[in-house]
Amino acid sequence: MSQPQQPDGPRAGKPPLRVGMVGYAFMGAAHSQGWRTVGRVFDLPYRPVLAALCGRDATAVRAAADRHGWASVETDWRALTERDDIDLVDICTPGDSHAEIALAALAADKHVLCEKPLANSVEEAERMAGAAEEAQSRGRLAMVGFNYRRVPAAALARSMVAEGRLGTLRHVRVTYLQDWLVDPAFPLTWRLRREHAGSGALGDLGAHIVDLAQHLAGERLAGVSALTETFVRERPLSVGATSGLSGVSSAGTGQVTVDDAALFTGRFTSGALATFEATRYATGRKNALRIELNGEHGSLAFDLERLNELAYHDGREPSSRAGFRRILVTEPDHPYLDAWWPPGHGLGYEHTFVHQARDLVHAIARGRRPDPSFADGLQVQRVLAAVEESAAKNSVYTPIAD
Ligand code: SOE
Repeated sequence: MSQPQQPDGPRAGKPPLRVGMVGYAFMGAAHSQGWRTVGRVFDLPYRPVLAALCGRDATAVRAAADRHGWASVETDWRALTERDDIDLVDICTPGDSHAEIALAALAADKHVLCEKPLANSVEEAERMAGAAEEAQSRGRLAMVGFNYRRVPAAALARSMVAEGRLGTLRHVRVTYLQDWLVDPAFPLTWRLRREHAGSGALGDLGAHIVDLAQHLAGERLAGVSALTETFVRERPLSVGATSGLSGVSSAGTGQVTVDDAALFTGRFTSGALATFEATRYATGRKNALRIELNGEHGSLAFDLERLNELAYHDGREPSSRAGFRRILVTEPDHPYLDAWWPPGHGLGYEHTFVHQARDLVHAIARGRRPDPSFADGLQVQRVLAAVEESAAKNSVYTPIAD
């Protein structure tokens, strides 16, 4: 199968960066868009090439490769990591295979991009971060995919906090609300089983908001107090998706072994207080990630469902003139926007994956640790573990290990 012929534009004459990707479902499609588009929009030091797509089902992976523009296919991820015509392995599989694939790819001298959460346990994440540290000394780099950092409005919020616009931070308030599990007849998928997903809403959505909150605040959480709940504990089996599962009943149902919702409070190292809510049961909410930061001089608020906007309140203005104002984050001097459309024309969810690919390619060219690194992914994993520990002990305040 050959890659579709398209004019090279800004990619002409650049050395290739040959990407091999494992997994081709939702995240695979999103990452494919990122790799396909990035070299045609941004002026990069390398020319990303969609070299190989890997998945276990030969027919399905070939169809996905045709659809998304990958030049070849593999059905065994080990074969992919061993190919000498692959420079970077992109991992878009469920969490239970992240560690094994990432460790093999780094050992085979590849750069790695790995979807969040980095792993299914702190122990796995520690091994991955250790291997990434060692690989960096050989010039091989590893990034974890917290894509929401790459929404231009979120990146702008980070700069404004770092510039001191909010002054000393007092509160960070974050929610990530979805509703795809509300129906008890929704089948048991891999996301609802601990051995595949590690945890439920906590790892899937909580990982995003922990990373985003710490990234925007520019500091880390010191400890958490948590509650988690599994509202529907038994669900119908979905054909194929649950083969080999324990806890399967003769009635054709199986146990949900992860949390449906996780609520926690946290204390930042500076003393700022944070609240977090991650749930798949917020009826009517589809992908509602909201974050608000309040500091002594002002506040910032971001809502993923209005992702081209950032709300800013400058508390130093006279109270008769003050109030939240909307910054339309589409100007060419806003983060990432210089390469896109004229002001006001807006970006969407998929652009975060283009920006993620851009930032990783630049990190590789500079030989610098990507942001967020596997070490950052490990730290988020420690927060998730502290949340689970606290919830198991009826919300006892649980410090986060260094
Ligand atoms: C599903 O809940 C999901 O696709 C997450 O896995 C993603 O990371 C998030 O961006 C959107 O929701």
